[in-house]
Amino acid sequence: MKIIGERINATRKSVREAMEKKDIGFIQKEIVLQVESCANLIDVNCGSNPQAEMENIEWLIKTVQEVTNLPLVIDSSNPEVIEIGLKSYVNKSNTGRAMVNSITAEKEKIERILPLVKKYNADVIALTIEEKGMPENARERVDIAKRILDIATKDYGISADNIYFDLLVRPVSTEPGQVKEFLESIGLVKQSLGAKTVCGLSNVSFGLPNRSLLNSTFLAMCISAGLDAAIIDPTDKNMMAVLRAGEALIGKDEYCMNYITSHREGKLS
Ligand code: THG
Repeated sequence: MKIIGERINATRKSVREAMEKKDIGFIQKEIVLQVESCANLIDVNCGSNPQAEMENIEWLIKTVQEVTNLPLVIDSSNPEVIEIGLKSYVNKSNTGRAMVNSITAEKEKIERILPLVKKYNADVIALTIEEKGMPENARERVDIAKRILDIATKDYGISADNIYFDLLVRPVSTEPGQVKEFLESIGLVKQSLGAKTVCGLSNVSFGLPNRSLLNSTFLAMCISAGLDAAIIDPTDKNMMAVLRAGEALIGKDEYCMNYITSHREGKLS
């Protein structure tokens, strides 16, 4: 499973302040922490204030790319910000494709963002939301994913391999039946569409105590269901320990080498 480090997000007060002050040291320290914690990609989110987002994204990407070659996940609901982000992203020789986070099934998002995904040869996260709202069950999630997949591949020439579906897990505190529907939809999307899946794990524990326990238990369930990528805080030791144990148990860690190495490095306890 690919780990997308979520710490550079302006919803976090310390990050928001660092962006306002253009505090390069703070941002780069957050990056190094995530790289050392084995993140595979880095999510960058400049918040929800359109003006601030536009001003900050280019600076942020430059600041991040000074200290890591990991691919970046450009996290914004604003197509203009995504475009500036893709332009600013430097695809170095050993850097992977950028990832756009995100589109939905909504016409406007698709028409504005998918041409950019194609032009810049990026990957894209597609949220299974449509005009009429959020899906209620596994089947609806898969139906929306199929619609997006068809449009992306047929109308925009984007390879299915470049698309990750975010099947939208909802807080278990308010919607207890939704985790089961979510997990089921992972299997269905993989089997019936052959597509990849991603998820922001911490949504599941919203409003409950000891979120790290719920998030890491949920991570184990997602590994079992075949989730391909997770947006998490990689510095959360519980999460990374469960990731290593889970992948070893499901046969995604040859000779349990990652598990053993993590143990030797003291990362499992
Ligand atoms: N799917 C996709 N993208 C996403 C999400 C998703 N991007 C944003 C988010 N969800 C994932 N990223 C974060 C980043 C930081 C935090 C949570 C999710 C975080 N939250 C603190 C908390 O919940 O306690 C609050 C912030 C603070 O004040 O520190 O740190 O689902 N595709």
